[in-house]
Amino acid sequence: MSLITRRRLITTGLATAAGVSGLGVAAKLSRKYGLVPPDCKGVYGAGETLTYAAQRLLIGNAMAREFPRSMISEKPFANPIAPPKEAFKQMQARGFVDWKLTVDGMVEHPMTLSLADLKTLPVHSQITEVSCEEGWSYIAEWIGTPLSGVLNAAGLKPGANYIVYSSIEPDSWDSLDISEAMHPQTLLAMGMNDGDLPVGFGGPLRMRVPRQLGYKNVKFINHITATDSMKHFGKGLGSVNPEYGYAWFAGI
Ligand SMILES: Nc1nc2c(c(=O)[nH]1)N[C@H]1C(S)=C(S)[C@@H](COP(=O)(O)O)O[C@H]1N2
Ligand SMILES: [Mo]
Repeated sequence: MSLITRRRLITTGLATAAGVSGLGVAAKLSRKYGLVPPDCKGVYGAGETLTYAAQRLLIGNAMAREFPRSMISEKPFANPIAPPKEAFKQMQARGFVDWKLTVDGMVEHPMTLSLADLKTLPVHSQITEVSCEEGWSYIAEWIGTPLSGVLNAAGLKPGANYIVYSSIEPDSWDSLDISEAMHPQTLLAMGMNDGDLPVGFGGPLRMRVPRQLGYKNVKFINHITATDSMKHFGKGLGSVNPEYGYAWFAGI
């Protein structure tokens, strides 16, 4: 089903589920239940708001599809990345022992974690698909620790609505709502297909969000911030992708 058809269907579904007709009412409902995404520039006629609200209400806490080991792609395609800076190469040469993940913002206990610290946390592995908005995809096993565990340890303050994550690459950052951040399949990934996560695929640390498109899966992350509003970040749209016409909420 094409994206447009699916979008129409779920939009109509939302209005129907609400027992009303007319998209304006669905949009009002979205706003009432806090389902207005940061890339929405006004509620009326905002397709992104309706898509986000409809998907959130219909998908709820559903799981991304997991695959059998036999379906792991033989030649996963790594989207090219910017050449690593000297500082990164030096850390790589030292086996990333000095890689740090800072967790701050609206949390009770700001913290800085090494990969060794992260590896003491519960391990989760999943065989899921990465789908790029440009049309290709691959299936791999992802090994890491659920983001929810780190957020629980840091203690989200009341009013924290989004988790912003950024990487050593200046423009590579994105954000998730709390429901996606706390989802059991949302991982801080350190391994892939039984080995360490290769640099080409985002090693040593990558955000793995299997329920959303590839671009939400930022590579080389070193900073996580909890915030009440995306207005404080970049152009206030939740990431750089909406600046180029891609949705902030990239549910698959
Ligand atoms: N730091 C960083 N993360 C990134 C990107 C990037 O260019 N830099 N590209 C994104 C995009 S658009 C996609 S589709 C996926 C691709 O993941 P892959 O390289 O594992 O195939 O990574 C995402 N994460
Ligand atoms: Mo992508």
